Amino acid sequence: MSQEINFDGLVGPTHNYGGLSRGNLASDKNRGRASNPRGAALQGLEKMRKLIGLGLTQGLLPPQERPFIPGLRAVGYTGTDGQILEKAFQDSPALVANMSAASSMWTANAATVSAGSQTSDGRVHLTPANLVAMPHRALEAEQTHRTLSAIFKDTNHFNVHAPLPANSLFGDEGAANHNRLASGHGAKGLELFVYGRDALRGQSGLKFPARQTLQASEAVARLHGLSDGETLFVRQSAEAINAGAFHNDVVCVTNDNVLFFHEAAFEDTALLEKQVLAKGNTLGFKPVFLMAKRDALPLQDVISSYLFNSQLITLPNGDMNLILPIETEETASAKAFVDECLAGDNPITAAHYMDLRQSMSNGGGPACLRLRVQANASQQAGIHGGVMMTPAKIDALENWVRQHYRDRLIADDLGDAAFLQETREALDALTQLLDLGSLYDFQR
Ligand code: SUG
Repeated sequence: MSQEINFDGLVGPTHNYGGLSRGNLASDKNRGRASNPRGAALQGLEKMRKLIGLGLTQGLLPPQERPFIPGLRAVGYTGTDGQILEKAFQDSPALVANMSAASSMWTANAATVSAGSQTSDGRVHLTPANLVAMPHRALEAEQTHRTLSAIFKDTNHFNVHAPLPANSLFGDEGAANHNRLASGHGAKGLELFVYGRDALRGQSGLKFPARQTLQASEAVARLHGLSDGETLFVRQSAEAINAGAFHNDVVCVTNDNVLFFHEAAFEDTALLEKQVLAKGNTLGFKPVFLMAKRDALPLQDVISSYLFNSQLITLPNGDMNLILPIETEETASAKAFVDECLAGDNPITAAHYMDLRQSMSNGGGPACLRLRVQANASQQAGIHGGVMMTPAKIDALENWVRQHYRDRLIADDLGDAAFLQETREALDALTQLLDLGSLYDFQR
């Protein structure tokens, strides 16, 4: 039987508010605020525990090594690691902030994943995102490739590709711009790629960067061996990007045959619905469109509440549930739409609101924090067991967080050699907990 496994990003010890992501309104608004890495990591672990409690299979992706000293060496800094950090911080706190972001926690941007039911060779294909749009995120691609290759190392079942070429033609943000629609988890269905920009044509009307290109989406579909009949490439609306939807998953989420989205998410909604219906006819699923209209739910409320950055999950009994940020419950228009859906004729039977405020303050909701991987029983057996979560392992990780993480971090802390040492001790202990060997550069 095929299942969806959510691989949540574990928040790293450098979680901070650097204000690094233009077009991400929360990141911009919270620049310079003191963060709470311990609280952030515990909130994320609580979400994982919740999903296990609902009967789902839960995985984890470890944080990356930050501050990233190899990144500073690459731009000319020399000396011991501590000296490099302190000198770079003296020269440019902003450079060190870029090298210190804990942004790998948003694993919806780690890779694009195609289920074996979709790919030409029946294996699960994963392409790590190059994230070229933002310098602090582009740093992630190489380690993500290494981490995914260690976790999905059984090449009989998995094909982990290299990231796409790191240039603006192939700007790739991973699963945050990728949806699947099908009659159920194991069934063949439609892969819906959403891009913000056609890099071979000029584009006007954009106030913020459109991070995902059509060319990247097409390249990933080719690499994964997807057929034309099972793919669709649609454009994000400029209206949504300009309002702060820097990824499509801020305005849309799918699960099985349900598309849960805002009226302003796509450039041409009527065309999208028509195309999805036609594809559904040949692929054997009947789409359910749950669309919120502008009148009842202004885009501004969508962005501040992150309603559509929810996880839409199928429980073992076949019901669907929503995992939402608590901000949705606090936003009257967003909550009203959820209640309307719960009362309506559709598969969603319950909504769970979670406190993820630490991540939300950097523009990352429940859906940003997870990478979905659909796998059948033999594929699941090929996944590195150390990253599969149980309540006991979550207990152990909570203890690890309490032992190693600070509960307050500000920009000035990032340039401190003692803090660098602290983060490395934490990650060293983590690789032992997860049985991942020498995963990081500083361990090699
Ligand atoms: O890429 N924020 C992330 C948030 C990613 C959310 N992911 C999805 N929508 N799937 C980003 O903008 C902010 C970091 C800072 O400012 O310190 C940041 O990287």
